[in-house]
Amino acid sequence: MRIDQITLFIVRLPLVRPFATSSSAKDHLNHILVRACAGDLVGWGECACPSDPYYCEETTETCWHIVRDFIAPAVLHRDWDDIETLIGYYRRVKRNNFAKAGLEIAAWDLLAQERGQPLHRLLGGTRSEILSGVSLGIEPDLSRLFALVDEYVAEGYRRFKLKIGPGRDVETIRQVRQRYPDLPLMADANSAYTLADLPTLQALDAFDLLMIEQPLAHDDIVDHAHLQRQLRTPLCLDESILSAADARKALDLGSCQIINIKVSRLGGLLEARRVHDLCAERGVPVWCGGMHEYGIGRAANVALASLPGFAIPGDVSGSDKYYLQDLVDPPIVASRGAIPVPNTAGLGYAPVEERIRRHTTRSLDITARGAYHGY
Ligand code: OSB
Ligand code: MG
Repeated sequence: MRIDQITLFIVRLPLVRPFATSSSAKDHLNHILVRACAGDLVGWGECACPSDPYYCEETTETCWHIVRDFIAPAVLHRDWDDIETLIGYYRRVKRNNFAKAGLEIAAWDLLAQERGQPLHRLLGGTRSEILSGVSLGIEPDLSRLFALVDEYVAEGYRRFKLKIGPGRDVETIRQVRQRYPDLPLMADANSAYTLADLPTLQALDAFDLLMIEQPLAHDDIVDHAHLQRQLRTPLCLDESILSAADARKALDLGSCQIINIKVSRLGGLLEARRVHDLCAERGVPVWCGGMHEYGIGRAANVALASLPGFAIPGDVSGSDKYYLQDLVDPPIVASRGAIPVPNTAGLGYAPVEERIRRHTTRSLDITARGAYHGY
């Protein structure tokens, strides 16, 4: 296979309701869609990167720069028949995982189409439906939060993740736990605390949380190991795990007991599967995280979450939780807390180019292999 043209689209979609974490607040998103053409085949990927560097250091603009100037020129017009070979062409690019994931997902889509197989089969998925939970932002008041929990309980979602941050933690969780004694509940701090907040984090032990996600710094695994020894609640790492090597080190250190596997944060499906395999070997629970993906990135998440190790409901919900109209057909919907894994070749959900173009604020065709900048 040879990719002969790559087109990038910055696609702006409004969220159906604003979403706030301890690090950022949004009412619309700007994800980059990557369309890779190889002969008659067209593969799609998504850089599901926030536009600000508050979750990780990447932004929409850094993804644009890295894909345009380094990743696309490195892969155009070069032969590959497996993902290892393809990503080998841009191996020199350090980190920039959201940028890499955009191209890599498009390559998996091409490969799956060429073989006439659904993506989940290429990956080794075994589930016919994935277990679906929701991630709820920090709301202006508790009644808003309760209304959302009620709505998603009624829809049948199987696990509830609440964003927390300093001043919006113990009391919020206490009230939610009091109102919903049996809810499968967890908290995500998006790296808002330090070890000095130990008393606050220990207070969360009282609420029977499934786990606490990324309480400490985005780049830490040492302090998390100290913290885990002083908490009963399992810690789950998100921001700190950028590769399977990171996962191995964190598990060796005892920095967490559970890992949130995100395609974007890990630079693509191949590395995400490596983390899955490592955790399966060690009996470590994992679940599939998300970055508010549009239908293309969400389709990749659905395929990944069909792997056998994804036994805990993750953050991959129906796209109607975020978007009025998704960019793919059929739309990705959950019913009774499960999303069926599609069996058509490729991503299994077809990108609707007319809709994509309607929401595009910038696009670029790249056809030249070219030299890397700076050489
Ligand atoms: O920490 O998991 C996170 C969204 C943006 C940035 C960080 C995170 C999230 C989510 C959303 O929790 C999960 C989803 O895609 O629904
Ligand atoms: Mg998180």
